[in-house]
Amino acid sequence: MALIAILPGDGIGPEVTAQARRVLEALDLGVSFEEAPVGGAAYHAAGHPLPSETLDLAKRADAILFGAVGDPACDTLDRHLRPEQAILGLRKELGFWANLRPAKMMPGMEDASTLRPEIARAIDMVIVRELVGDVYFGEKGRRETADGRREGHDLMSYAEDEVRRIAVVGFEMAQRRRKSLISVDKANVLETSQLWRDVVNELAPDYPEVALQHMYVDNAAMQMVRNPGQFDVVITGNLFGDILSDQASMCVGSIGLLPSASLRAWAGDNGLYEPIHGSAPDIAGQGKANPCAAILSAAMLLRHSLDNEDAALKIEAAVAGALAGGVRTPDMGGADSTSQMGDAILAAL
Ligand code: GGG
Repeated sequence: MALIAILPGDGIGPEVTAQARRVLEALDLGVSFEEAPVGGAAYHAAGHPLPSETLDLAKRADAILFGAVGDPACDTLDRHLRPEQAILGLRKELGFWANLRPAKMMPGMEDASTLRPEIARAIDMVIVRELVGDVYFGEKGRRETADGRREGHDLMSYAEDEVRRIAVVGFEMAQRRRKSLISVDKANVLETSQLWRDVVNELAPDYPEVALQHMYVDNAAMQMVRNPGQFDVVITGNLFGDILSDQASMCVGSIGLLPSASLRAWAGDNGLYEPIHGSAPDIAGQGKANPCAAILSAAMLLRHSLDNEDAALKIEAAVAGALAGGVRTPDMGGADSTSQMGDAILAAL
């Protein structure tokens, strides 16, 4: 029996993962669930954001459903004890280097988008974010100079094999979709981006059907709100991917709609599935959180780790059905609660 580890985390994480679990349970898939604390919740309970029991569960599991981490009560802690270290640690420890973040306009959702309907309607992209390199994992430090100035640094670094493997994911995915790949970097300024561009260019001849374009990240941010329909598959580094996918989420209606999969293999292996949003402490515990991204993450879990495309499609259709029926949590301009959204998705299943 497949084991799904549920790591709800902080803030709205427990509320949205609870709805995702309801949906998985309703499908009667013959899977088992085990929960463990992570992030600030784990720090308060066990003194560490990623306790060894939680890491062990994540390693034993066939797939991980993750909520969100982030807790203002931990803001003054040493960086190593901050809740966010838990998700970075899980990605690194389990080797989840490829992060897929699909952003697609769902029917009838134009009212929630920040863009004009005719522009929003064309959105159907996947952002492929590199997940275990870049400034997130480069050498970091703080120091004080002789004249008393405080300095901080985070080293941005990529090795060619890290770039190559994420670029291959992008090319392969583009080949199966609309055959367009946009590689986002800042090669006019950054050495890492120049290496990134070289490596991506070296792979291009292996994918003659894929139209490759390079785009500076500042231009990509602008193009994503000007003409998001031009994006099919996007590959980019850890930092740029984190930022651009939040932007893409508002173009399709809400950050509460975007799921993600963090993988080390395309299929049939453990992966970590989480909404792209954070813990939103300002609305935690109020029943206002949008559970769609967590529920759509559960669909990705079934697709990539449990090899159950049928069940994944069922969940995605049920979410689209609930939204097309007008159910809206406050982030999308409505007044429905987290559990009402869960109920509507269950009813549509
Ligand atoms: N569910 C996403 C989440 O918890 N985000 C909090 C965060 O700080 N994540 C860092 C990252 O995604 O790189």
